[in-house]
Amino acid sequence: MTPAERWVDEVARTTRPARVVWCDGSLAENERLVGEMLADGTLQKLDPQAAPGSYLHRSHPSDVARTEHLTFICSREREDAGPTNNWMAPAEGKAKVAPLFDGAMRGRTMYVIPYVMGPLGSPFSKVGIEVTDSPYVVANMRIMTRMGQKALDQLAGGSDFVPGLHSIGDLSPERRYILHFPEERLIWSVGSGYGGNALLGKKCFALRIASTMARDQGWMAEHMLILELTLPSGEVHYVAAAFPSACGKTNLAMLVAPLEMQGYKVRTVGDDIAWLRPGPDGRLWAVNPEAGFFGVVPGTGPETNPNAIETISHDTIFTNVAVTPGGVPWWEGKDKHPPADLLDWQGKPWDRTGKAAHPNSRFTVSAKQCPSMSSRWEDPQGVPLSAIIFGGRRGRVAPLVFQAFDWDHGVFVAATMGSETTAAATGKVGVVRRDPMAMLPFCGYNMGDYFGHWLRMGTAVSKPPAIFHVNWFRQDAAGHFLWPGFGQNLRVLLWMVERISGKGKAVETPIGLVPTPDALNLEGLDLPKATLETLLSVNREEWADEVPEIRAFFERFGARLPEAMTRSLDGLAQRLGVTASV
Ligand code: SAT
Ligand code: MN
Repeated sequence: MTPAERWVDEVARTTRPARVVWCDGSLAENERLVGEMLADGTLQKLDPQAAPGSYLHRSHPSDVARTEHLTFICSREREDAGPTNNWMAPAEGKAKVAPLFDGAMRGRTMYVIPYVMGPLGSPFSKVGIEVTDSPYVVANMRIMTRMGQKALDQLAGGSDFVPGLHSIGDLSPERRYILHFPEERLIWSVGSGYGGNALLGKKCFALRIASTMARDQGWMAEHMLILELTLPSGEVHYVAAAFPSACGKTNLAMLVAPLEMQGYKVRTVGDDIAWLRPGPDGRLWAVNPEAGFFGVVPGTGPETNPNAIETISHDTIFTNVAVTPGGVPWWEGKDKHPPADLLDWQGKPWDRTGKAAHPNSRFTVSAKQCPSMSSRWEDPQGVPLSAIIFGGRRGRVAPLVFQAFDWDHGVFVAATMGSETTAAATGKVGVVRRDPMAMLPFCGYNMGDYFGHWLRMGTAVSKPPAIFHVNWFRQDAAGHFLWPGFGQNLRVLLWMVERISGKGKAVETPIGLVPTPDALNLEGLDLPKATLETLLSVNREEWADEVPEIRAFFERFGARLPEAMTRSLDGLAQRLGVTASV
């Protein structure tokens, strides 16, 4: 028996499924599973004209987003999980959750999903094995990862894989736990069939477990899109960008260059996760470990993201969108004309008062269907980064864009970024929280140590990428967005590229380097001068108010906070003219 077979055997002895199926990832297997899911109502076939090869899945109404309060890091020491993670001791976690797996798959099929995160044969890539009783998870993992026989080939009978045990259990939030054992590199998830809770290759492995592997092995696992930007001269830049869930990573990764700027070309490498490694040339290289997109559907339309619209025009799994009785999918932002007789995301006649599609409804689709994929998106060596962008959703305070003074300052900017919460996780929407590197829900260890790892990585590369912060979401007093966003975001990327080449103009402010009003290429864009000034303004009082908040946030890390971070905060306070220490 191989180590994988031994583990699967052990799991089957406790979960007691009616049968065990090792998934090969073939088309025939997928067709068989889809057939079974159509028969039992897990999937519904969509209109073959409007959405060929596509299906609708409705999840349980209490199972529509990640549940951060039920997500735990089970490191031996509480300190190693840190103040931003829920913690349980490994033995306690297992004692609490093992009974929920006991006989959980009785009468069900247990699927074994071997999968690779990262391009096949790449030095970046890693194998995982997810065991699940959800055929919906199998169908999603087939799209999101390199799944099946090819993963077993890469594993070659060895023990170098991350095991992930998943059962939908009874779908009750009372009996739902998502546990990570970073020292064992093991994942246990029970009670949810949804996205980041259940597709264990994604947030559980590629971020939480991978971030601890990366800390130990000298690389980085980050919540970032990766895009390729080609200039009219033919010069190519790769940029990674970290935004919290549901803040527009997919839209930026698939950005269409506005017509008036033809000659510039944006291509997609990834939309959610990036694994980064120092290259022999002293640069930081990135791969997208995923093979598909699990993107937010609402707000995806011909104007906001035409590439995504084309990508999801066929062979897509939709989860929790609205649908006509004839099977035409619809969601807020698809167009301005919701069809009559629409059924909402729960399958009830839509009364036109609430949302028709769930705000966190999702599409699952292969990256191969995306017209904007870069020819290098599966390059086993990855792509070299020129810049890293951090961004949040802030109605006020943060300007459209600024550049960090240097790497260490960039780490400080990223570690202190704030963002308003979204529907991607359960809980209140629109509350500002600190979300360092957009990794708050995804860092598998103490974030104080994580900041230290970031600082160290800056010295592991002789040519680190430049670091920027953006905020597309700044509003005027009446609550209107100031920046037109979407395709226009290219103009901000172009300023960054000019900065990197030493040409772009900037003014030094206490928070970083902000473009001069004439430094952004605004040709053909009707943006009033006063709006631009507001977008680029840095209000000292508002920023001074951030200082004690950041200090309180930092204090939570105690001795685990690197000194360089305190120095950066003192530097900011000093530049703002506020008292450094309270
Ligand atoms: O549910 S997922 O974690 O896969 C999506 C997200 O929150 O980014
Ligand atoms: Mn995400």
